[in-house]
Amino acid sequence: MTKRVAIIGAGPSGTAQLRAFQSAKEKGADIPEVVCFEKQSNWGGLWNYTWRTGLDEHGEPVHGSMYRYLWSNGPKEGLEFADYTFEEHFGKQIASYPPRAVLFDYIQGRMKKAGVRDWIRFDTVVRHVSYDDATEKFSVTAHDFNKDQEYTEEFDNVVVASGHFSTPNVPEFEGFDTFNGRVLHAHDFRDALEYKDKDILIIGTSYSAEDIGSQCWKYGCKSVTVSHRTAPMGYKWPDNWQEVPLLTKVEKNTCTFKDGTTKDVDAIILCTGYLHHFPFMAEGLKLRTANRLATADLYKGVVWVDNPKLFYLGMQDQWYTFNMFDAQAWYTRDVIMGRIDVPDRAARAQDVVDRVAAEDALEDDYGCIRYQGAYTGELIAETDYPSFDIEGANDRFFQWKKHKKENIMTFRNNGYESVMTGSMAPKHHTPWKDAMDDTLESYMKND
Ligand code: FAD
Ligand code: NA7
Repeated sequence: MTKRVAIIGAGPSGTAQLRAFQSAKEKGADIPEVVCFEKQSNWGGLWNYTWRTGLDEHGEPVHGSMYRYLWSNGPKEGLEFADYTFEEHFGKQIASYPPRAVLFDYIQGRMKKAGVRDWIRFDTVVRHVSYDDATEKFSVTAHDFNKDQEYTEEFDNVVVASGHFSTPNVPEFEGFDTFNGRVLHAHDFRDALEYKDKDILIIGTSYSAEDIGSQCWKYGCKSVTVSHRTAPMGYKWPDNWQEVPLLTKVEKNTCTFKDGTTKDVDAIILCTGYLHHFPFMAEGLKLRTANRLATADLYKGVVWVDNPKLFYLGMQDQWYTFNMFDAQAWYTRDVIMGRIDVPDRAARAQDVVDRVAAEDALEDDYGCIRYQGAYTGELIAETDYPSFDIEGANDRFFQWKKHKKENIMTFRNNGYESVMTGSMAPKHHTPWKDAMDDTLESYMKND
């Protein structure tokens, strides 16, 4: 096959795409030439922890949004690769909410086994992607930091797997410029110990707010105040934790909220989400979407409606992650290799309309989980990715939600059965709130 395929990013989505092609090759298929561009010096995407914030060593925006002591915010039984189980990687079943380093090791293990590291050009950022209607090829302009060289190459297909939890959405509130402390976005949060003995204000009520607040509580902050725009999270929080309406203004250290109440704080952490940001894509190829389950302009959630040679992976808001990225990567591979036919533009556009309407009709989080599970299953059914019990995986997410509702500070002490192997996860040796050491070595002490 003489086709050339460019993959942008070697995080969980980009590496899923590499593995998809490698698995076809392993089965004897003639695969295209695959080139993966990764701006960092290692793979793993967000799971490749960096202490850096702001600009990186090359003057590029730091990609990483993960922080120290991060443990999986959902059960690993919902994200397990169907072609590479936790038991295969670790040689035993492990507890259900692994810290970042453990999940990084797991992602990396599958890629090492696939032997595709040399398909990746590390320290190479993609600066521009355009499409030429006459030649029907994409031009990809990249910058190799090590050689300090910019170059352009042509490709038949482009797969954008650059993630969408890196460019912060940063609203401003009145009086921020008078605040006598640090105002930061979750993207720049790194170590909860920075807030030990401090009063912190968090804006936002989603995963980052819940988890960064919990981290700060665990590592000894004095109090957590969470300000909401729409509704409070409503969990049973510890005593030094309160939920308040939206911040209206800040004067020095005093924050005033919509109900007129005030609180003096030492730091303000904006957990206000992220922007889908693709400055390197030419107009006409650039995805513009809200963070939702049915993304705009992507047929089957992956194929660019206006040009089915272009694909975006992992652009949905995420309940399912790694195995959904796999489903998308296998599907994308099969479209590129001509194993799956894509319908005409009108049908592609209608598919997006239908998916958006179906998402809009969902009533609650349980519906969202079922929806994304069904979507993952739909793509898998069209490929040779190993099928797995989606209902079972949905059920693990339902149990997780139930455990969070019971006690937000103990949900990570629970274990679930793998839908891939049927084995039960052991309980972690130490309750999450007392487990200060998040290293792989510490986590693996479980029998
Ligand atoms: P990313 O992981 O963001 O990887 C994208 C890659 O593209 C990066 O390596 C980046 O360097 C590269 N890249 C970007 N732009 C360019 C460019 N122009 N040129 C070259 N390379 C480029 N998911 C879970 O399942 N469980 C969790 O517990 C969990 N916790 C999370 C916690 C935080 C704080 C955040 C932000 C996300 C979390 N997620 C979690 C969701 C996360 O989105 C996925 O797990 C996963 O990392 C997404 O993979 P990705 O490959 O799509 O994107
Ligand atoms: P999310 O899930 O996109 O949530 C963003 C939150 O920020 C949400 O609660 C929003 O409130 C809130 N928000 C956004 N803009 C504002 C303004 N202007 N004022 C007040 N509140 C605002 O982002 P997360 O970072 O929590 O999670 C992203 C990923 O990281 C996730 O997949 C995890 O795995 C980790 P709203 O409800 O819209 O009123």
